[in-house]
Amino acid sequence: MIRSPHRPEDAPDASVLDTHRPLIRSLERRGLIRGGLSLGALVMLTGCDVKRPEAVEQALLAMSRFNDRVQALLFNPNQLAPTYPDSKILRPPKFNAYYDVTQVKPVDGNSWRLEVSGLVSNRRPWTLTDLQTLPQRSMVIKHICVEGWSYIGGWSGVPLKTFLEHVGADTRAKYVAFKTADNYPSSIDMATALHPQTLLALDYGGQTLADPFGFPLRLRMSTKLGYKNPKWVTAIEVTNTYPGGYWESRGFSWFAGI
Ligand SMILES: Nc1nc2c(c(=O)[nH]1)N[C@H]1C(S)=C(S)[C@@H](COP(=O)(O)O)O[C@H]1N2
Ligand SMILES: [Mo]
Repeated sequence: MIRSPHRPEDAPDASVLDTHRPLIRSLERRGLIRGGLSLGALVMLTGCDVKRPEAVEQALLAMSRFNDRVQALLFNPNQLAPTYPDSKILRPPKFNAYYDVTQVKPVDGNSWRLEVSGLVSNRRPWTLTDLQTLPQRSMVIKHICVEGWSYIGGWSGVPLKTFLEHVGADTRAKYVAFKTADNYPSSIDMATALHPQTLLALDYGGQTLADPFGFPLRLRMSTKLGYKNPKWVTAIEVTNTYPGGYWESRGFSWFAGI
């Protein structure tokens, strides 16, 4: 048996690694650090005193965001993700959220408004009818959740690009950020926002979105993992300040796409 050179009482407190496990995993998955990171390597990587978990967290987050920015720059805005025939659409779709489907609080489509803020020339809130009168587009694409499942779904709605044009968004801004009725903030880079397969979806499989799937409005993109697609959207902001997101602030990749 190979014995550790350290007696247990000499070993640095491994719980430091545990504290940062989600971020470390995310960096590992993205090939930024190798699996089986040791405490020594963590100190080297972050240059931090590991007794200050906030400092380590900050350094790891900085690494993660730097890589997100690089990935966003490499994103090809003209490349389309694969699409599928209508016959492949799963009905009903698979549900996921950070809580159980029985906990979903339906949104009232009549009183619902879509707030618009930030670097736009028109901040007028939008009603559901307003959105329905804009040009629509449909796509049948694969939804992939990091939990390890996927399905083919068919969404229609207003291309986010069309919407951004209508509100006079400054498309030189870096980010488009979303708020939702269930407090699940999310954000994407502008290139992804302008991608032709990025929709403000109103329908699934030719019918109005059902409550569990984001009625009246959810973001649906072909180029991002499931968690980047907020349901029950209530507000859109165009901004240059990094907005983060629900899972992103818990160590998951912000770019999370192709
Ligand atoms: N508002 C909101 N949007 C959300 C979530 C959530 O918890 N709240 N979960 C995300 C995750 S992890 C996934 S996989 C998809 C699931 O979308 P679906 O239920 O339409 O399949 O929604 C995403 N959008
Ligand atoms: Mo997900």
